[in-house]
Amino acid sequence: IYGGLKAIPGSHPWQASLQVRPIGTQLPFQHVCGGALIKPCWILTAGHCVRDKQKQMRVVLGGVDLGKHETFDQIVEVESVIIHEKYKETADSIVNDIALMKLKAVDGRCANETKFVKTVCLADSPFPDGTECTISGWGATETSEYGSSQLLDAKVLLIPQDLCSSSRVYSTAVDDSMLCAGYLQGGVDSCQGDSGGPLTCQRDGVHYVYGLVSWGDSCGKENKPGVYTRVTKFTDWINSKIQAA
Ligand code: 4AZ
Repeated sequence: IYGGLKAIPGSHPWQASLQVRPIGTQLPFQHVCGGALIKPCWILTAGHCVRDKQKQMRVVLGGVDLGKHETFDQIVEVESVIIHEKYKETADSIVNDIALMKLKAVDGRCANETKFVKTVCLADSPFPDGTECTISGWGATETSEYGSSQLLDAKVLLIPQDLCSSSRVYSTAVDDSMLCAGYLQGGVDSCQGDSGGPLTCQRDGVHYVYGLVSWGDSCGKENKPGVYTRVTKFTDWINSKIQAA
């Protein structure tokens, strides 16, 4: 996160850290992406976060400091991954960049809901342009390309689709499976390592996951806001995959 601040513990209880290591090794797990807990056994993330089948994956929930074991964190194994059938990397964007991870249950439970681990609602209707929403993650910052061991967050504004697909911004690279959020003057943005993590917006005191960090031209750059998977476009897909599993 560029332009972010240290998150208050418990303020993003649905935030997941997706971590990987090469299969068959005892090497340490490394954070690669974010995700959002939408059901006790389901994480929503970006498709590009889970393409690599050669990795053992796990999910850490309830943590804010990835550098140490915390009292409230929960480490959960991944049972299976479902990438969107129309996920596609093009020359200048990533289309339908969404995936579900089913968590492994232990004694009939995956995530335990606590003060620090909670599910987030799926947005089912649009938020107006200009709405102030929140991004969070352990990704790259203006001072560290390796990311932050502390969870950071920042406020971003929803950018009108016609502005985002204008020639000054992303032109035809942005389609209706995506939304843009941030500031055209730059500075505050998501970045590498934040991918798959949630952009949440509030209505009547309820938090909704409205976007997933997907791509952008660099980070924090003028006229290049963050591009997010438009979650409302995938509500039926998400529900059908969860129902079927
Ligand atoms: C990335 O490389 C990436 N500024 C993620 C988010 C953004 C840019 C790049 C948005 O994963």
